[in-house]
Amino acid sequence: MPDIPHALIIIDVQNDFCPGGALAVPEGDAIIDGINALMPEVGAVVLTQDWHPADHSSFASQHAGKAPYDLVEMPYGTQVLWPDHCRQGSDGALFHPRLHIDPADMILRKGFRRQIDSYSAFFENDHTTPTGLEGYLRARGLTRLTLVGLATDFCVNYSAQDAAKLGFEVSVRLDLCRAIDLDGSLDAALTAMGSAGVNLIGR
Ligand code: VGL
Ligand code: ZN
Repeated sequence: MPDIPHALIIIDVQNDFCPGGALAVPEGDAIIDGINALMPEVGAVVLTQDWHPADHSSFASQHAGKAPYDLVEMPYGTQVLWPDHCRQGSDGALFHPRLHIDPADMILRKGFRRQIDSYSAFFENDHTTPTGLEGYLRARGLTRLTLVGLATDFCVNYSAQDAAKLGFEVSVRLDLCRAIDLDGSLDAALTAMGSAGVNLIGR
């Protein structure tokens, strides 16, 4: 890897978000070869891993009378309820077998607290509890970030907006992301990322 202040942040390329998984993103596995090819061009590779306890509060199964994709109000705001996914230690939580994981300098797990979800790689869904990634990147002098992965409209979107607000120079390679797209969530995410100053590449 070249010694440049540029990190590739690869969001949640895990079995459960790929075809056949519990929360499959359409074509979620179509981005993997392109992501692998980008790794040697950056100064650092970071992987994030959605990593939930079996009774996580973002799971519809934990809310009587609720179904996946219903909305509930949590103390930190509105939360989409999901099918059970990325349970700690499950095969679904593993990185997709075609993703190169050896080049990763850092693997960041998120969503491990039962009572709060964490879409962003930087803050949990209360927008204040840090994951520690900001400190890691700053300590290494990594100021330029390229984000790729799953899903464009949830974890990539929240991560990119937070990174831009924190003052990083952020690009999202849309060709190396795929979306869930619930009720216009992709369009809303693209607008919000653009307003936050994220450079959207391959739109
Ligand atoms: C994600 C929904 C629930 C994501 C994670 O990686 O975008 N989406 N957990
Ligand atoms: Zn999740």
